[in-house]
Amino acid sequence: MRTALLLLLGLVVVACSDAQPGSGRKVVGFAQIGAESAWRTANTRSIKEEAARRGWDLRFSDAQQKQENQILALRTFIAQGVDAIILPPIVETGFEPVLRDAKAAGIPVVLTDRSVEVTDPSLFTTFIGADFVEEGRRAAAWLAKTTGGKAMIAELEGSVGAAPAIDRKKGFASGVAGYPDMKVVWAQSADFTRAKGKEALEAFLKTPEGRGITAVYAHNDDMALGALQALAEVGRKPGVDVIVVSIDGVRAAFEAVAAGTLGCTVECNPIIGPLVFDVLEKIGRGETVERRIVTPGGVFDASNVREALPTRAY
Ligand code: GYE
Repeated sequence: MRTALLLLLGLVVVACSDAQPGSGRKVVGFAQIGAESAWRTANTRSIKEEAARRGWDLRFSDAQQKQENQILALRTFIAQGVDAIILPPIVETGFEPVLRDAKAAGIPVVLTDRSVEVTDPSLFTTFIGADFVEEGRRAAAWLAKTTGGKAMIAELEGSVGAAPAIDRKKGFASGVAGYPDMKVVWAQSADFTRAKGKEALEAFLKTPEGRGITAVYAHNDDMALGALQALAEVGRKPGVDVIVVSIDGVRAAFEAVAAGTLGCTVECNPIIGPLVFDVLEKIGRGETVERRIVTPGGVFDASNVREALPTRAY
């Protein structure tokens, strides 16, 4: 019991403890996934900054990429009686029971960035995030155009069970389906991190099949940046021998595109704080909000990255 309590306290970092639920200042619990990527760090910053700007009391929890931690944080927020919850669900399944408890407690849940699979759609108010299937399709379209429809592809997948991993894979597969000479010859999860991206691809590149690849598709930039390192280490030239395409559009990826090593990054905008708080305030006023809010994004390659780089916010 005591350990459980300490664990709860340790998990939930109370950003501003002066506002208690019911005291006037609105309280929102943000059960973040972790800090696995540059995208995630920018997303955390955006939501924290916007909470401060609007005078909300934000309770922040970092689940360190573990669903059980995220569920524990949600239970804590429910017990505290927060006014609302922001949840980017790490995986699609397994959240139904805790979402039921939030609903029973009258706490609205706004899904950000990733969605969940639930049998009862009333368990969350809205889902704000990108169209991951479309992102995968765009990555495939760019690769098809750049390689003339001919590529032996290694795919670095995101975290197992995560919406962006499932949907970016699906979108890419449908995008290459019309090209008989584009083949995904290997795919492995590297959990959206740079270190695992490098490690997984490096091991594959040393196999006979790995020596034959001509392209890498990574579900996020961090894994792609790891892939660039792996390629360099085995003496293959990214941008020349092997074309690399990924998703997110973080600054380091833009720099790699400008340097000619990364071919393309499909943008997925993590700066959603203003949008999220517009929605939270609408909910607070009792207004109806759209069930699905899609965040737009562009495609960046050598043709347009240089002009976008100086003002890149993340
Ligand atoms: O692409 C990746 C992050 O869910 C869209 O999660 C997000 C993904 C993003 O770790 O970098």
